Order: sequence, then structure tokens, then C-alpha cells
Amino acid sequence: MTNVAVVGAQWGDEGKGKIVDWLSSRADVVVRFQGGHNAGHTLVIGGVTYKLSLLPSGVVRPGKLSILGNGVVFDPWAFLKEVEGIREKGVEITPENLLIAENVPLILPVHGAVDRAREEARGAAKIGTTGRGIGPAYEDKVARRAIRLCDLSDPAVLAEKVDDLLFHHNAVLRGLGAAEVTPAELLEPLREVAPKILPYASVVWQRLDELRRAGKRILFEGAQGAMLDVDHGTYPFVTSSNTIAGNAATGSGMGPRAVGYVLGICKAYTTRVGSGPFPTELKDDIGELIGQRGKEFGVVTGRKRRCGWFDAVMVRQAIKTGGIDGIALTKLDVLDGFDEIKVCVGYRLDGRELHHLPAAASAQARVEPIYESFEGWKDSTQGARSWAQLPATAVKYVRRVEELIEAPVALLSTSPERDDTILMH
Ligand code: 2SA
Ligand code: MG
Repeated sequence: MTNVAVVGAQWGDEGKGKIVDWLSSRADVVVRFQGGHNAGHTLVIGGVTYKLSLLPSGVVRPGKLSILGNGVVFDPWAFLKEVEGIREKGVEITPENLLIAENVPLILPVHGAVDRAREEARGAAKIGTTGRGIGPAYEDKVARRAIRLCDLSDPAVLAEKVDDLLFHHNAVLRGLGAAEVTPAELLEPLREVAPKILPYASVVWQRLDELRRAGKRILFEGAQGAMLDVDHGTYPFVTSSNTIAGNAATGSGMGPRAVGYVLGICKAYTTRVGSGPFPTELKDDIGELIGQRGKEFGVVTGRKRRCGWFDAVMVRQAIKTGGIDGIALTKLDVLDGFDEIKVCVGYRLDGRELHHLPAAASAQARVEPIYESFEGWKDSTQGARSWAQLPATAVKYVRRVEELIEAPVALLSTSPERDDTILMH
């Protein structure tokens, strides 16, 4: 197996956790390269459900090395809480099986405060963020004032950096009418948490290089999805990182050739949480039904996800911008029993037909889907473990999807259980 990057090809929640877990049995190392504890990956293993947010999905598998790369934004307190919850389920997490890049920027309490205050100030125009401080933490990284994991080992540097950071953030908080933060309010919790997380700090780029040269197989685990990418997504209704596989190299400290095969994950339909354009959204009984059957609620925030038909135009765009080699199609079983199933094959905008999603937010909000209609299937696809167990109409649907998105469906997932996965090619 070459190295593999697993990325979302829609708006996140495509079922990456299960696929990553499935693939991690064939890998030695699992690396997260972007996002933070805004991600929500659900794994079901032997009837036990694990909800992971920041930790790489590899942590639940004994003998695997898990890595949080420099492209992640790291909240020390959320990390410790998640580790504790996972340990309670009998999973071991130690500095031997989990490494955190020493140059990872930290998410601080002030970032969450700014994130939430801004969303409130935006009112109806809000982004619908997870409120975890992801955006403000990335802003600080790019603005060169972030506090990074390595800074925690030097108290003098830390105090200086805290002053610098608050000089900026208190002005923002004042502007938003929110409470300001004193240096001590930030420094004390950081000093307290430092000894608990510093043991995990590592020169990740170097370890990865050693592992690669030793022939170890690396799995890059993406969070969110291509349409939430800060460059290629439905800007400004996006997250603040590059979610596509190009960032697997930068976000871990390896060159682009290390990334290997890029597997995009998408559902047989579409969902989105938060605000922003969604051309195939169904605000009717069908959308409700898909949401109920697909259990479409956010793992992190419990928010109800918006649901709609599969959008082949958007997934094709994700495949092109993200260099996706093949797709894992998940949750096909949610479409079982529908008389008719639709797929978006183009958009209409001001009397014109488009075959891509335009970049302008106002245009994205106005495009209308052009649908192709499919006959549904009555038999259940749930738990199917081979191509032969699928109804002929379901096979036809999958084949047409491949044509439309211009990429092969390499894997088909038919239930949350690890073994209910069909290898297609
Ligand atoms: P943020 O918090 O700054 O990253 O939010 C910006 C946008 O990105 C979306 N976003 C997500 N969309 C789907 N799933 C995500 N993770 C959780 C999950 C979400 C949850 O997997 O279930 O529990 O609600 C995720 N994280 C960020 C977000 O909705 C905004 O549109
Ligand atoms: Mg999720």
C-alpha cells in the first residue's frame, strides 16, 4: 500500500472516520494535518461507539502511531478531555502512541470567546461555526502572533507572547462589546496545562521522515470537506483551513510526493451543517426522511444537518481541486426504499447552464440544480458486503455517479460497521 490521504469531498461528515479506521488497519501511522476539535468522527467498532474530535482515528487501534501535525490548531484542554473520555473506554493513549507537532499553534480560551462573540454580532449572517475558536486561532497563526506548543516550555517567552496576543484580542473583544482578558487569566491556565501536554510534543516532520524511510505506511486523515476549504469551498461559509489533500504535505511537514493516493469520501446524498449555499437542499419531507434515516446530527455540537440530493457538479469540482484519485461512497443504504432518487448534474443561473459552482457567494446562493432522475431500489443495501449483494438499480446509480464525477468509486460503505465495506475495483 502506498500512503493514502482521506479527505471529505462534500461539506464534512461524509463518514471519513469509518473509512480511516478501516484503512488504518493497513497503515502504521495516522496523521491529522488540519482543523482542530471542530471535527467529529464517529467510529463504531465491535458495537462500541467512539466519538473523536481532535484525536486521529488511529488512536483506537493498538499498535498504531497517531500524529497531530503542525497544520492542526490544538486546544490543550479539549485534548485532555478527549483523551480522558477515550481512556475510559479502555483505549491507551501515551506519548509513545501519540505525537503532537511542537510547532502546532494553540487554540486559547480567548479564541473561542472571539469566535462566539463575532457570530453573535453577525446575527442572521452568521457562518454557523462550531464556536470552538478555530477561525481566530488560524488568524493568529497567519498573523504571526500565535502561541505554539513549543512556547510552553519557556515561561519568559510565553509571558511576552501572551502580552502581544492580548494587545490584539482585547481590542477586538472591546469592539464586540465582550469582556476583555487579563494576561494572568491566560498565563495561569497555560502554565498549569503545559506539563500535561509537553510530553507529547515532538519534532513531527523528522519522525515522519524516519518512518517514511523505514517503509512505514502513512495515512493522512482529513477533517471537514472540500466545500469547507478556505480557498476552494463556499467562501465565506467555510472553515479556516485548507481541507483538501494538498495540505496533507504542508500540514504534516512532508513533501507532496509523500501523500500518495488521495481518497475522497462522499455520501450518496449531501449534508451540510452551518449556514451557506446548498443548491440541492431539500426543505421537505424527503430531506427530513434522509436526515432521520442517516442520523444526521453534528458529532461536536449536536446540530441538525441540512440534507439534500447528491450534487455531482460539486463533488466533481472537489475531485479536481483536491486531486482526488478515487471515491469512497458512504451511506448508500439511507437511500433504500425511495421510489425516485435525484442527482444534480448542472446548475442554472440567470438563464445560463453551468457545470461548475461559481466562486461568488451571491451566485452560489442563487444557482438552481438541474437534476437527473433515477429509479430507486426496494431491497435493502444495508450491510451488503459484496457488489453481487446490491440491487441492480443501486449498481446503476453508483455507475452513473462515477461517470458524472469523473472518478472511480473505489469503496462502498453500507453501514457504520467496519466490515460492511465493499472494495469496488
Ligand atoms: P468552524 O468552527 O470555524 O470550523 O466552522 C466553519 C464552518 O465549517 C463547518 N464545520 C463543519 N461542518 C461539518 N462537520 C464538522 N464537524 C462536526 C461534525 C460539526 C458539528 O463532524 O459533526 O458537530 O456540528 C464541521 N466543523 C466545522 C461549520 O459548520 C461552518 O460552516
Ligand atoms: Mg463529522
